[in-house]
Amino acid sequence: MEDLKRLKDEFDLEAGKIDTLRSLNDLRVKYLGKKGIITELLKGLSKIPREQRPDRGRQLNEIKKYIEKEIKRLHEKVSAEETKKKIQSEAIDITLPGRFIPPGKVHPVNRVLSEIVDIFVSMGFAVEEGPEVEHDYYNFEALNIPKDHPAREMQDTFYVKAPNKPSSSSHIDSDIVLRTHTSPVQIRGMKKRKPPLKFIAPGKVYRCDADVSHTPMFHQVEGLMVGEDITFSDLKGVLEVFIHRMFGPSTPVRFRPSYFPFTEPSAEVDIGCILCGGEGCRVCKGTGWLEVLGAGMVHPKVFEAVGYDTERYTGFAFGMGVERLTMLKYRIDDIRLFYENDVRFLSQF
Ligand code: 2NL
Repeated sequence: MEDLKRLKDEFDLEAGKIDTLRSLNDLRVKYLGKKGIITELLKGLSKIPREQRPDRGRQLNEIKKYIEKEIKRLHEKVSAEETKKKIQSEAIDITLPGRFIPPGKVHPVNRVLSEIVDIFVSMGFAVEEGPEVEHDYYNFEALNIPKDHPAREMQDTFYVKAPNKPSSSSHIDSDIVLRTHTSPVQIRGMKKRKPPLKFIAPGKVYRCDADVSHTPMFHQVEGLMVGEDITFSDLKGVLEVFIHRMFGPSTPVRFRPSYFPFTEPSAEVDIGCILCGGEGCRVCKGTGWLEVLGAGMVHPKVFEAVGYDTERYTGFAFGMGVERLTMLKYRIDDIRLFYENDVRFLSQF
């Protein structure tokens, strides 16, 4: 009897120190496990005198029940405490301000490019794309730019060395180039379709040149309209609408005679200087006018190259540099800023 009283006191003392589920489990194994104190005492019942067994058995069962109840109670208490501790340690302070994630932006050149595309799409033009690595034929020959034309000179054109050509051929002999304009897309587009047609060709073009107003890669939008009665008046109308949407409805526009090998007649299109309002300034070089487009009536030689009947069809074409328009629109004086990727510059747009 005395030993069981001591056992209960000892258990109570140990139980009082329990503060983790782990130590509680150790305690349960120590008293109630397969080789635990209570289990062993119950096994020992068979070795005591028969008349003492009922009493001792009852008392052992009582203490066993007590220990089981205590362990159950402690389990609830300790697991509640552990959950509380876990919640506290993992707490998130929802009153803290969020981290600032700078928003991504569309590059100013791509913004203006999309604006240009949208204006022509609204006038019913389709959009065509094509390869940036081109055959000499599509980039020059089909556009009436013969082999000795200055536009082909090495400082202007990036020649791509054909992989399976003998290395003896110097790279000027290569007939593969990085397109110097998006005109080859129009040649491909005309070969693919039949008139009447009108589409634009936006995209990257490459020229071997670099200073404040030239980068080796820049963007162009060219456009083309071909049909049975397309005249220079159609060209003027379409480009005037474009300019008035792009720079505002009261922007002055003028057409000046010019020359391109692929158009005849050819023109350059100026707008009244948007910086000085026509007064004359550094940007318009005192003229009061800014050149924004080149255009003209498609040369019969170009129609011949794509197999169109030159007696039946006429058409106009135009081309513009997107970086140049972006610079005018946002008054940027150095084209290289577009490609330095300085966030202080890019985040302004
Ligand atoms: C400019 C001038 C121009 C064209 C591009 C063209 C294309 C074909 C046939 C005829 Cl397939 N012309 N394109 C015509 C006139 C001018 O671009 O200053 N671009 C930046």
